[in-house]
Amino acid sequence: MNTTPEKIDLFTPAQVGPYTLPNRIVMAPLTRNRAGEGNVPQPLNVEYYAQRATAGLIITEATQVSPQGVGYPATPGIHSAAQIEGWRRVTDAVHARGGKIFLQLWHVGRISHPLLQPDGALPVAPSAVRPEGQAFTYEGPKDFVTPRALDISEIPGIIEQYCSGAQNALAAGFDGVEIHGANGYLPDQFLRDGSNQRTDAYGGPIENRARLMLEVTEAVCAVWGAERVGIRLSPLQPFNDMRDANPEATFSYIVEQLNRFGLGYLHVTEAGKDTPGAAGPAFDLHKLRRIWKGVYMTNAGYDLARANAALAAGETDLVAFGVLFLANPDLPLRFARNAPLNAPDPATFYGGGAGGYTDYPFLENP
Ligand code: 8OZ
Repeated sequence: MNTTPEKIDLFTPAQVGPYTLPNRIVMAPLTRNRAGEGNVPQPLNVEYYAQRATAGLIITEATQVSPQGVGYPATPGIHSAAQIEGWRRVTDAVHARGGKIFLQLWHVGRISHPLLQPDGALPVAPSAVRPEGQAFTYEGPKDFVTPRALDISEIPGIIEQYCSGAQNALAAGFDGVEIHGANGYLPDQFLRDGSNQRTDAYGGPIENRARLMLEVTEAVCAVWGAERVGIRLSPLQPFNDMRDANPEATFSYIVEQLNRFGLGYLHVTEAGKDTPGAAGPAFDLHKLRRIWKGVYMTNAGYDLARANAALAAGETDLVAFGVLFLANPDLPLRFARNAPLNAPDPATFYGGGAGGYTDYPFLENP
């Protein structure tokens, strides 16, 4: 047959694992620091996610798999019965409005502080390398401390934390999970050589630095089935004092290895692309799209025109929008109509109540 393929844009349905998404507009994972007591999702969070259910897919804010995985105030967890119950209300509300929602599984590793850790313990990391900068604690900002390097005997316990987080996400009614492999948190700390100075099977050559991330992926896939699992990477992101001697080699390797699972998608944030060299020598991220054999999601700074251009050019299959989705609960409708967008208010991004969270106006009554 000699048919011309239709031009793909944000409103072309897309397949992610077993799900047919009605559009390619993904709500990016966004830390908002508005969980309730005990890091439990509360009714305010239910309303926020329900408001955004017209996304093709919602990825939740980063969510701790264990008390050791906590690194910020008022971020939600997925390790207690109350948290599962809180998230269940979120997934029910999103599903009632026809949406799909994946939970982002998170362990912060060294990006924490004894004030946030059980029994005031040191945060754990691949190596005792202190990141530059400050942790946000309930007592205000505090300089990061030198973390405790995990003993190799503790690695199965880390994998187990992801495994139970994944099981709890299933119990909470999510449609899938995204492994947070980006932005300088634990799996990324193992992957990039700026934070990994180990000399055992989890450090040194890239085959070893990638091991933890691949073992986490295998464990999470065993719970969910690979097609309902995504993973997020941030090859050029310097945030959280991250760098790598050769990001092109490191990330080409991990993407090649991730191909073997048959994941629902690969999510690559381009964050850091505009500060070339900050996280190591820059490279063309399109290379990762070419290596990857599945659904590809990109992110960072896209607007309607740039997203449609990237889709039409085959550079990506899905686009995740962060700030635009935060400020526009009905972003797909606004894009469909080419309507004006609400302006985001950075002062209310992290922490607070309904202001700057659930009170951004809709074009029409939802
Ligand atoms: C901003 C503030 C705190 C955490 C990330 C989870 O960068 C985060 C985060 C972002 O992935």
